[in-house]
Amino acid sequence: MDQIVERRTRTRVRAERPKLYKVILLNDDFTPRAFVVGVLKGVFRMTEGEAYGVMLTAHRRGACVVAVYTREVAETKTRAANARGRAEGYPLAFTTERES
Ligand code: TYC
Repeated sequence: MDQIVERRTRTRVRAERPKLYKVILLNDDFTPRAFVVGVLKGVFRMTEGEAYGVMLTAHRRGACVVAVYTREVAETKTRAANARGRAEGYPLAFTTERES
């Protein structure tokens, strides 16, 4: 008796873990502290306390990681935050960096 053996290959679908990107706030000597706090609250949805802490760390140490996102989100928020500083004539600078 003939036997029909059917073999089905199961394909394991493995989602790639998305690469993550840090948004970093850089200190400068001109942007008012309160303005930096306002940008952190507005663009990065931080509370007053969180924003103040990040601002102060950047002020004291030169830079501070604001948050980690997927690439598109990190780049969009970085652009939005830099635009807010530029609109007021401040040198406020955020950068995006791939997380190691
Ligand atoms: N250093 C600025 C001042 O003394 C305040 C400031 C803090 C600016 C953090 C940028 O990322 C920054 N007015």
